[in-house]
Amino acid sequence: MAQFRALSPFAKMPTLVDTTTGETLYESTIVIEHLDRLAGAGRLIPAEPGAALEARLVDRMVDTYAGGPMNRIIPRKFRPAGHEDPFGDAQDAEILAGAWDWLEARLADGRTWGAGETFTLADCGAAPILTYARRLVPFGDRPRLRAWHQRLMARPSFVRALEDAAPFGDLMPAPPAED
Ligand SMILES: N[C@@H](CCC(=O)N[C@@H](CS)C(=O)NCC(=O)O)C(=O)O
Repeated sequence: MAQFRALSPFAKMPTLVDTTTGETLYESTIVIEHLDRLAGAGRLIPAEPGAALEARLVDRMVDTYAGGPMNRIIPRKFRPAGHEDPFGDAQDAEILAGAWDWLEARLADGRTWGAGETFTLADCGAAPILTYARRLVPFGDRPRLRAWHQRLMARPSFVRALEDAAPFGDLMPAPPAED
C-alpha cells in the first residue's frame, strides 16, 4: 500500500506508470487522455470539438454522479459496527439513480456509444462504473442504459479486462446484478 500511495496520492485505481516516458498518471480521464495521445490523438477524445465536449461531459457525469456515490457507499460497508450511515447510503443511492436517469435521457437520441457513434473516453470511463454500480442501484426500467452496458460488456478489450478482474470480483461487498 505504501508503494501504491507513493504513485497515486489517494491510492485509487486506475493508476498508470508509463515506463517509456517515466510518467505516472492517475484519474481515469487523465489516463485515457494519455492513452489517446499515444494512439495518435483524436479517437478516445474526438478531434471535433463538439463531439469532444460530449465525451467529456458523459465522462464527468459518470465519474461524479455514479462513481462518486458508489465510492462512498462501498467504503461505508467496511466501517466498524456502530458507524453505519443508512441516511448517507440512501442519499447516495438517490444520486446514483439520478445518474442512471440522466444517462437514459442522454441515450434517447439512439447513439450506439456513450457520446455518439464512435467509442470514446465516455465509454472507457463508464464501463467499469456501470458494471459495479448497478450492483448497488439496479438499472431497472432504463432499456437504453441496459443496452449500452451490454454493448460495453461485449467489447473485446472490456471482456479481457473483466477476465483479469474476475479473481477479485467477489471482494466487492455487493452481489452481481441479477436484473
Ligand atoms: N475520480 C477517480 C475515481 C477513482 C476511484 O475512486 N477508484 C476506485 C475504484 S472505481 C478505487 O480505487 N477504489 C478503491 C479504494 O478507494 O480503496 C478516477 O476517475 O480515477
